[in-house]
Amino acid sequence: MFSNKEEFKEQFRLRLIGRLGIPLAEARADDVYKILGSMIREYVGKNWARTNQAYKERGEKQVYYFSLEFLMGRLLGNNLLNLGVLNMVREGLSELGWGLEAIEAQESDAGLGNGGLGRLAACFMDSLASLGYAGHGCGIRYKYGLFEQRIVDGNQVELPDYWLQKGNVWEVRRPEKKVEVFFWGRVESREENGRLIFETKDAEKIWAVPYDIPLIGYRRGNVNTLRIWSAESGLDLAAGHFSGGEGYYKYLEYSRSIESISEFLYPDDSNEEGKRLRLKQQYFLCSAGLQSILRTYDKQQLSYDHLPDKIAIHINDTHPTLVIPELMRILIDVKGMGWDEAWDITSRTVAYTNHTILSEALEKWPVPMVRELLPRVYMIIEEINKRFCAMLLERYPGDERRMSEMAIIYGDQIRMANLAIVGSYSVNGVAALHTEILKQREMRPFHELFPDRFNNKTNGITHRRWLMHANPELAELYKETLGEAWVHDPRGLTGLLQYTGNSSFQQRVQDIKQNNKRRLAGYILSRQGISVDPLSIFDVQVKRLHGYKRQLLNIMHIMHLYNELKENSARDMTPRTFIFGAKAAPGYYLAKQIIKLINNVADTVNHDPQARDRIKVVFLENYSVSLAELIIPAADVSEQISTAGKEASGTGNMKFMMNGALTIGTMDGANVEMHEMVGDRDMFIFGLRAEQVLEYYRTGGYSARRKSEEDERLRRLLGQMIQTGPFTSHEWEFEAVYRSLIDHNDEYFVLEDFAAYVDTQAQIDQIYRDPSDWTGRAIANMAHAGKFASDCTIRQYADDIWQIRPLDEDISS
Ligand code: 26R
Repeated sequence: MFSNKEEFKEQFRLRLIGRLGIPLAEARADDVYKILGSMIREYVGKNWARTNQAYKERGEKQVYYFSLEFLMGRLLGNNLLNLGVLNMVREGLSELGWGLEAIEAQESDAGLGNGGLGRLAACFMDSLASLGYAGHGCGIRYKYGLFEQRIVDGNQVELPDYWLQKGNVWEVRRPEKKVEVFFWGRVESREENGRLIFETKDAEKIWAVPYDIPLIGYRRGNVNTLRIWSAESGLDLAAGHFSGGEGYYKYLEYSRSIESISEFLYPDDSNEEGKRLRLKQQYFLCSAGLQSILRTYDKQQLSYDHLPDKIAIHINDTHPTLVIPELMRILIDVKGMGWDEAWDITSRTVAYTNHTILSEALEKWPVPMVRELLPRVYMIIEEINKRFCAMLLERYPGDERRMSEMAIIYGDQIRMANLAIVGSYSVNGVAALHTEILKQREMRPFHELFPDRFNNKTNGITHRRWLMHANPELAELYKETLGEAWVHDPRGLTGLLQYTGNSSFQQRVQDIKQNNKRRLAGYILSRQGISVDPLSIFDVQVKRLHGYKRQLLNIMHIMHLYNELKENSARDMTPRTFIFGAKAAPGYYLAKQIIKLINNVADTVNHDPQARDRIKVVFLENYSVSLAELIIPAADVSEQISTAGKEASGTGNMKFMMNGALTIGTMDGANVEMHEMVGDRDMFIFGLRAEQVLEYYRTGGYSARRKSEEDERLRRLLGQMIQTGPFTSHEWEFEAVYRSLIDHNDEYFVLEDFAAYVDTQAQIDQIYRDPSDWTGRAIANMAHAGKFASDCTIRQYADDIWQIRPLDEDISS
């Protein structure tokens, strides 16, 4: 590796010539990115090997985090940061005539995730490596990540995200480590020495080929692995499987059908599509991941009794729950174990995190589908269910209701959450409130049966990406003020509490925020042609588009403000720029209508001379990790306004807090814990509480129609959705939105919470006018954000769930 700027420049120049055969003067940004990226990738190779060696020598317990999603974003900047060479490289490149930011922008986002769950996995990977834990990711190498969003005439249009088009400098293909995965076929059994032996015949065999991506720890030399699997055809043309003139085309068709397993990430926050393919993906990951873990384990020649001491398998929601029956299958059918022994090992190895209580996201698979696609695995699930139900019968004789609630197979469906709870030793929710709701409601009978299995692990975010990399000026200010201890223990940010009222510190914070706002304003102007005032309040809601997240409440408030301005053009109002970013699941019609509504409102407001100096509305296209890194440091107000009880945790809320935005939010998810830290003054809490929401659902005592009739403002807004007027181009344009509110009784209590939301927004309008007051509150938020660093979360997972300890020395020295 290079140890100073001059060495870096020299090595960079040599590689450029050596690899591309071009002198510096002819290089394009894209070339510079590739050379720099591959250079860094190769440099970490040595420490990568050393890390694996060290884990092996010490017989370290390994954690494998199984997830269908890893929303990694770009890696170059964070890798440079973690290696401790960011500034050196920036200066070196600048002397060669290149700006690092422009080079970073060449990298495609690794968008292998939908939202919160996938980004959490990515933050966890960074914390595991940075704290020196032996923790690795196990995922799928989708050829296409989450769709690319375009807005055409105000509507969302989805395009494929071919993120690999220009190659991926970080990954290493490992064909020698491929494994076989089987689908279909039929199970035959025979007796051998008094034991039943099961064998699957006529199955379809496919190859799972791993690609490894290094996960570089922050300034400590160790490198973990994200292993993502690609599906490849197990038959080859030469072997004569496809003969005759048509053979070649049949072969192509066949391989394409195999490769489809790792082709797309399902943009699946709500809709059901390509169900079977999704099931195939899940099993593909579980089987390939397990085989590769056990192959490594076998090399240590340890007895399988020790598996739970050497390995923990964590499943990120229920999507990889098939690791449970798959591990059983391998232990029984391949390793020759008896059921009880295999079950004991399996259920002491697997731990499960739940990320949502929305019933539409609770996975259930039709029995016939699983039985056909995975016949042996299905038999095992059936047996798990049989034994579990027998246990229930003994424990709760005659309690049929409980049985029907808890059974894993019910009717002709397999309930994956039930299987995950029964087959694991730890079940956790992702924020205190969420875990309570799981224990008291959704998973109540399971909590009664296995009280010790349940625990809370409030989510966290990596301060390296979300503060140090996304907001370097602010991080620099913290270092000047507090020293560097907070970098290694972000809870040290509480040291900022001393400075909430310090006017020169406030001034620095304000200047940094202004710079970030100007940068974002520049992007908005260049990308979307809208000019926004960096002195206005930047009020931001960025997250997946979903009914419960209530982007609708936000836009209705904006429509209301516009109505007021039209009635009284002298209305006193602090200028505000409302910024949205959100992708809707392609099949989620209502969510797409809300995008269209936001864009219609934006179009009207931004062009109205009576309004546009006070309100601007921007819908930023194609929200992504890299865009988040630009937006979040520029936010003044963070919108976290989900219906209470619905957002399991939220993690965007924490990112905004860490970057000094004030939150307007409901008592939901981790907002509750943020509020516990900062108190009433420094957070704007409004709306129904979770118990009230649940009470309404229970009693049916809520009438949206009545609510709308009581409030003049709401009546008007509802009318404006379906009549021609400022926000519509034709009658009934937003019929679906209107009906969701009135005919379907406003499932998410938008109308109920409207008045409180408007009042709270008015408070924000007032308080922002006093910059010192506002900034003092912002600093208090930054100071308390350390609690939400994923390093803290990961330490808790390590201590309470995985029972692992960090490597204590620097591997590279
Ligand atoms: C199975 C399919 C329908 C599906 C449903 C839901 C696939 C993916 C999801 C995404 C869910 C599980 C998700 O992203 N949940 C989010 O997890 C975050 C990390 O814990 C939380 O912060 C966030 O509140 C929660 O919505």
